[in-house]
Amino acid sequence: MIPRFVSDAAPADVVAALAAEGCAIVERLVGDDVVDAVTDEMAPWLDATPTGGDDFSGRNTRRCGALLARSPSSTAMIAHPLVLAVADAFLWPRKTSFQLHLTQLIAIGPGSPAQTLHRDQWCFDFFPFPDDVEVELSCIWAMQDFTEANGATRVIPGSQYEPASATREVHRSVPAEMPKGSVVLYSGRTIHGGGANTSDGVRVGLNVDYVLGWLRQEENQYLSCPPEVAARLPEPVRRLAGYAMGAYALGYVDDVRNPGALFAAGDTSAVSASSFGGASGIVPGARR
Ligand SMILES: O=C(O)CCC(=O)C(=O)O
Repeated sequence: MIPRFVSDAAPADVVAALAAEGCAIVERLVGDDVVDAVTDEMAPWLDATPTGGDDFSGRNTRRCGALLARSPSSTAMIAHPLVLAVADAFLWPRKTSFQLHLTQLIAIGPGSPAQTLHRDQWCFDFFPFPDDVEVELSCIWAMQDFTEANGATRVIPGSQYEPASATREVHRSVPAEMPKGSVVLYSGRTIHGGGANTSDGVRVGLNVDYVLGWLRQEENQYLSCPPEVAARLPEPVRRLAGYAMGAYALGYVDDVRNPGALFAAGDTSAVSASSFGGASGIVPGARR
């Protein structure tokens, strides 16, 4: 069973559940107004997103990212105080910082088979992180009611330290059924995957992951949310995106300047594409 909490849960209780079971659900953590606003802001982007090119991505599944740049309302979920408090307490206690790893709407089309069960932290070349080093916290927010039939994320509770062969034990996975606005959180080492969508509608979830400040982000935030756009974000959200030092010496700009100082000085041109060779156009909207 996936441990369940209500929206005013104490972060410590959610962290304890994550440590014990590798997963937890917090029900109705944001209201319909937030979910609906994000859905509306992302609709044109999601419509324009192609379906996946392989079975793992999902051949009838759309994966649409860059939420910080495209959906102002999404910060209420991406930087939700409960989720950030849980991430801070759950991820490796000796870290200097943690950061956003990815933001992605996952829209699983009707008739899609279940995704192969996996661990998210395998993205780091399958590096065998020690058991006491939690590097990644994953979240899937329900943008509509999640049911087993429409493809609710499937999780194997308690699987965080099991051998990789447990990914084949699909019968042990349980659906993270939850009402719209809820979130399922799980460790980067917990076995999980998108469920089969046997309904006739599309299942939309918002995947938001967090990772230690010294690991590479899965979604390149500096290009998905370039400095000119990041300058408009609230300062803590901008830092979360990665515009901050990741540890004592990680992430500085040019003459060992802290990226935060550039934003404070309104000097974002110093970190825009234009300062790395002119009008390459690799960053949308970069100053020429
Ligand atoms: O869409 C979901 O419910 C889970 C997706 C997932 O685990 C993934 O794509 O890595």
